[in-house]
Amino acid sequence: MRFLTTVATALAGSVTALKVLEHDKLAIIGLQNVAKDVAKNGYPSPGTYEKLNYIDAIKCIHKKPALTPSAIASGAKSRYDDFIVTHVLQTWSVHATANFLPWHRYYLFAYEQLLRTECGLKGYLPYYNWAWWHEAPDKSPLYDGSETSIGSGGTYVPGRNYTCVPNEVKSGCPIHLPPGVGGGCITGPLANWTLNLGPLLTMLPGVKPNPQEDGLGYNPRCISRDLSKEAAYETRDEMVTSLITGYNDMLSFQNRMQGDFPNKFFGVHTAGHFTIGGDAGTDFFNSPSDPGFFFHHGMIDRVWWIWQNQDLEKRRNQLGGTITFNDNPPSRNGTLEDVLTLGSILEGEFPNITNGDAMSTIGGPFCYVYDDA
Ligand SMILES: *[C@@H]1O[C@H](CO)[C@@H](O)[C@H](O)[C@H]1NC(C)=O
Ligand SMILES: *[C@@H]1O[C@H](CO)[C@@H](O)[C@H](O)[C@H]1NC(C)=O
Ligand SMILES: *[C@@H]1O[C@H](CO)[C@@H](O)[C@H](O)[C@H]1NC(C)=O
Ligand SMILES: *[C@@H]1O[C@H](CO)[C@@H](O)[C@H](O)[C@H]1NC(C)=O
Ligand SMILES: [Cu+2]
Repeated sequence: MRFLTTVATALAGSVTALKVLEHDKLAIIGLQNVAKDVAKNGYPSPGTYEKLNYIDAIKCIHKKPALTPSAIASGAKSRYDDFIVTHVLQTWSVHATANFLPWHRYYLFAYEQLLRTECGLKGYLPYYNWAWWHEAPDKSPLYDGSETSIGSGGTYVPGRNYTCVPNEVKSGCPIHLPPGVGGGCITGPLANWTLNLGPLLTMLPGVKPNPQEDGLGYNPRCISRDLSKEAAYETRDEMVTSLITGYNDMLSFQNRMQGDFPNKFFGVHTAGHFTIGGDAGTDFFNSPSDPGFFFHHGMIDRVWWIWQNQDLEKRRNQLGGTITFNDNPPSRNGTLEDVLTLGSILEGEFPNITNGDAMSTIGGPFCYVYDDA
């Protein structure tokens, strides 16, 4: 995400309606020159610094002590875990509900802000464009294991069984996903990153169960992943494009995005999770425990944003769905007035907002657009 400057660029076209001073005209010409120069020569800094700074910032937030009291989550050891705890505690009320996309938008925003204010992040929260890398997610710059990646796709563990999508516990394993390229602990910059919480939903082979039933006890272990081409195939360009163009109301858009498991359809949200594998893929309570989560959900937020922007008048303020997970038990439709909370620990810095506040990325607490550069 690139903020402000891009918004200004995007809005420059409409400035003509206002009084334009002579030097403003020079500024507009200057901006066009910058755009041409970027098109020809790229950005002056190749991005390595930005990537290393991002990795430093997430390592920093993972070292800072948690503010979550142990009475709430005895396994929460880091400031990063504060984010996982709020996701775990709210899982049933922020997925397959009307507030799914607005809540996750606010969640990503808060994460980025905290990385900036507490851990020196200088750039922005990047997104992982699944469609670009669907043929070989393990070759993507995000997961190639290099020093500017967030680690590899996991050390290969042979002889594994398929994984159940979306899970085997509640849904009876409608989709069988073959083993991916990893299965074990990741290598690279986050090789020593400790997951403290979970798992909750799934039992990955070799993973110790959490000592507490709510998954919030202390259970230190590595990040494991299992990058999957088969899952990534479900996020190829065609899937993203048909989602944006083929589903005109929010409910059908969101349902399609989240998958249709009885019909063996992943949806890009589920497919993106299972592309990563490990906790990020298979445990939808504890999925933010892998920093890859935030790159995947950045893309989810981007796809919603692209969808909204195709017809702002009709789409920007649409919500779809109710206030219970898959409307079970049946409940009322969500509304723009419904409150989004990041929970008691984060609420001091990120006060409750409403769905309505989160419908535009240049309104409410936000000021960003997605830049493809
Ligand atoms: C894979 O899992 C199924 C049950 O889900 C089981 O019947 C089968 O034996 C397993 N195969 C291996 C190789 O473990
Ligand atoms: C992980 O820890 C080991 C042992 O302390 C150390 O040798 C290694 O450099 C660390 N790796 C990273 C990526 O921090
Ligand atoms: C709830 O929303 C759906 C569309 O998302 C709509 O068809 C239905 O009429 C709404 N129900 C009520 C009670 O407003
Ligand atoms: C924020 O929202 C949550 C959930 O609705 C609520 O429990 C909490 O009291 C709210 N906080 C404030 C300051 O209103
Ligand atoms: Cu989530």
